[in-house]
Amino acid sequence: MGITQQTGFSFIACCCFVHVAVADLTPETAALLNSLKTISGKHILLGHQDATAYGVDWSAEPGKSDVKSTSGAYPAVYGWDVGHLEIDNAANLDNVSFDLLRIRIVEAYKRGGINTISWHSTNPVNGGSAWDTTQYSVREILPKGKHHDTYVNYLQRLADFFKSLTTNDGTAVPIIFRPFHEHTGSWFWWGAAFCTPEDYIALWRYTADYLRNESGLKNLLIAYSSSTINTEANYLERYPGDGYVDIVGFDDYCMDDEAAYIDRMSNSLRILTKIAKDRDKVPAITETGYEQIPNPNWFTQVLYPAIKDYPIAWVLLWRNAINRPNHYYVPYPTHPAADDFREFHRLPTILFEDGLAPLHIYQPSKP
Ligand code: BMA
Repeated sequence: MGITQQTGFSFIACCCFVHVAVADLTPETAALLNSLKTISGKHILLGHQDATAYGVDWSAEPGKSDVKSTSGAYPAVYGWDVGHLEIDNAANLDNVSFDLLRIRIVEAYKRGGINTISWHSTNPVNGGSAWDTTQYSVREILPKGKHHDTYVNYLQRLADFFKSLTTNDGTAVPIIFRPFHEHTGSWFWWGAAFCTPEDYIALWRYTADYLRNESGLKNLLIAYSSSTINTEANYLERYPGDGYVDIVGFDDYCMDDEAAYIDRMSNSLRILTKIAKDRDKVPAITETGYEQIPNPNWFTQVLYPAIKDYPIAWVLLWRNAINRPNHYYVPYPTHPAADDFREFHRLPTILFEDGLAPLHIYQPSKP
């Protein structure tokens, strides 16, 4: 299976034909996908990784978020990571307990926000980290591979966690799952140098089929996201097929050379938005940012001009680490870039949660 939503019709318009794709998703999840398609081209949603779990100098404080402390509003999109869920049910690789993660995910949903989850998975072959590239692991965890059972166990743990993401009334929270990201680079065990395109695609399909069919999860959309895009052919070389992907994206960070970042963004976005249009997928910048934001006008003068002409649904800034003082991507209130971030929030194209919530994106016929 894996056929998802090949239609641009609204849920209401197509439910009379009982489109197989929409029937496989909960109404809220189908509505989210439809809403993202409607939003792209009109607005760009602002996302932040681990937004309400911790930030610069604080952790697990109810209601707190660096995005909100600085701008007055929560982000529209929340990025989370379930790395270590596969080996330890207590806390993720950045020390966020899975109980807190669950609470923050449900809270975000109830406020009208969107949750996307990446997976810096342990290497199933040797128990090393996501960055352990010492083995040619992907082939070993596919069906018939020596370590397949370990991988199935990983997926079962993920499925159990995803199933636990429900509101009090039992509604499954829609999740955008983004596994095996930045796979066109070679720094994770699933990276380009460590598996063939065929094996990567087989792993992707096995994973999606397991979660959606075997485990019966109907609240998952799936995001495919590479690192910087060079060419359309390179981006699509490991693409698992339209039935296995809902969102297409890429990750790219600004380093010292802002002009080079703008050039890379424009090339990546041109290719990405063409692919999304051709295949009726939602395009998004799944990770970006400028560590420590050394340019106090970066948001309105570098990021905004780089993205504003492209119909992407969201742009997600990476995390404000608590135990790594130099590792943050959103300005805290006294940071030199705070004013500029507030100005970025006021741009009509950019939506934080205060702009998103009124769109009621989880209601079938909205926005
Ligand atoms: C990386 C860094 C790491 C972190 C990982 C997963 O980009 O932020 O510190 O452990 O993402 O969140």
